[in-house]
Amino acid sequence: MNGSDIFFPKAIFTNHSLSGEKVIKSTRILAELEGVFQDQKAFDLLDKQQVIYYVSSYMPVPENTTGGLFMGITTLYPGKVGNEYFMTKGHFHATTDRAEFYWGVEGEGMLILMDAERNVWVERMFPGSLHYIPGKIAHRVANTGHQKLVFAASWPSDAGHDYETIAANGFARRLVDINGIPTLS
Ligand code: S6P
Ligand code: ZN
Repeated sequence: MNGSDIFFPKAIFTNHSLSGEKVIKSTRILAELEGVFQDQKAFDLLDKQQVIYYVSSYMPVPENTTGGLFMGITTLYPGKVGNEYFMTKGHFHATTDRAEFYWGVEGEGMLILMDAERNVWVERMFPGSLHYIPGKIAHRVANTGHQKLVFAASWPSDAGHDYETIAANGFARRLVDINGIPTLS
């Protein structure tokens, strides 16, 4: 090995965010989550421009490449719409059998999972929690704490996202605050 074989990494993971040439950043404001929460009256009273979560994703290969991997870091703010915690949109993968890892980095939350028969269950998220999401399972995350929830994810580059099924039918159960306790209703 000589000096010309030593490279700087193509992406950097600092301050709970990714940076690099092939990193894509996106932000979701409350207006983009219209219809996601049950309590429409409470939704209407909130500032629609507020950021609910932002994601930075390192995509070293083009989308839909078979055999590649992506990685993303999501920061989800604390808050509620009525008694329902702020959460991500949630999705199935477009290539339905593709799996994914999520892991907790900072804060507290719940990973909400739903299979094709609409059975719903949740896993607690905390710094160091590791979650294997099998293929064919819809996934979304709720922030049940009082601080930012940061989690990372890694998924196959040909997984794609099916947001439409969740936008149309939602999850079969909702994670709500009942007397300060996150409860699946
Ligand atoms: C991608 C992965 C995450 C989410 C992110 C936002 O497969 O699951 O990076 O994109 O947490 O959630 P959503 O449901 O709005 O994509
Ligand atoms: Zn996913």
